[in-house]
Amino acid sequence: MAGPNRILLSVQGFHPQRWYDLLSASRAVTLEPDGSADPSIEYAVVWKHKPGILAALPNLMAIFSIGAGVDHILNDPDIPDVPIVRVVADNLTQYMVEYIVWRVLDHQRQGMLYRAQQPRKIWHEPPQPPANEIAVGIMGFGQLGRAAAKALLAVGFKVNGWSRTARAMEGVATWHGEDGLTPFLNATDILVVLLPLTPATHGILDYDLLGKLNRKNALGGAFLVNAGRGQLQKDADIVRALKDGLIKEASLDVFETEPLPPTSPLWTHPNVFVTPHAAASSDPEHLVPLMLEQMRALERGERLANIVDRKIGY
Ligand code: NDP
Ligand code: OXD
Repeated sequence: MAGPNRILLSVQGFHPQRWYDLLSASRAVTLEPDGSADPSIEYAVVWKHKPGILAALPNLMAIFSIGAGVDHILNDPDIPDVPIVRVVADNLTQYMVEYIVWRVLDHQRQGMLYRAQQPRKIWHEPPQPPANEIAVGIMGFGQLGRAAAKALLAVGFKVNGWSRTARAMEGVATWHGEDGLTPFLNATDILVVLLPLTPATHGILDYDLLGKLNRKNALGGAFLVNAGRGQLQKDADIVRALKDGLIKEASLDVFETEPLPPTSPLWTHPNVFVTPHAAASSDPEHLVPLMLEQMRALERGERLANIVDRKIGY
């Protein structure tokens, strides 16, 4: 469709055809790099765009992230001073809640042990601590962390939360800030990470942090589930923490380098479950209508929702 309010669609790592089709049913869309300095472009819809291309757009009004995380935008040093909108959507939240509940239950119900036993035809039932004896600690108690907490509470787990500022939820023990981190970790058996990647969280999941988890629990060890961002963690520290028994198993959806290099020991580690940054999928059928509605709201003079705070980086 031709017309005003042209959208620049700039994505890397997947085919943008469905996004293009759905956006262009309502607006004129330019696929980068064709229109990267086009004065008719007023919106950008991006996933890992090439740094610098947005600064070249003289009439840009807003940038829409294709995902909930925006580190892929903020690592461009030349981002123009326009609102950045991130994804907050039931559909994406549902994917993430499913992933977290799946991985936490698999660790609690000892799926790795049974998968190791089966090819060896071993008929052995280990002690099975119930969910109410296990504390899941959610690091990053935001949209996704709180939704995961509700689902885990419904299954029967004890739930802890850690955030930057104070947050409360019925049935959840919460801590915040640097002072709250050690007591939160000490009270946690299964650590679930749903933090954004910012200068303050980069590399936070290191050997020392993993050593603070509670290992003296009914499962006989601590566990890590990271579905936030790969650069929150140090892959080598996770391998060392597994070797030294600081953690028993890990489920990792994200990695320092993606795709995970074939040489990474995480691929073949018997106590690591790898998914290829697939905890959630950004589904254009659900997300494009939300983006178009936000564009219309901006044009009506209304405030945009889910705007990123650039100073804190999420
Ligand atoms: P939110 O912004 O809603 O929540 C972020 C949470 O992290 C908040 O509780 C925030 O604290 C907390 N936080 C941020 N910085 C710090 C800090 N320095 N110390 C302590 N807590 C901190 O984000 P979402 O829940 O929507 O998404 C979280 C992340 O999940 C995304 O940024 C993305 O990286 C990742 N993600 C991964 C996906 C995947 O497929 N693997 C899919 C979707 C998202 P406060 O509450 O005080 O603001
Ligand atoms: C996201 C992601 O940030 O899929 O939405 O990683």
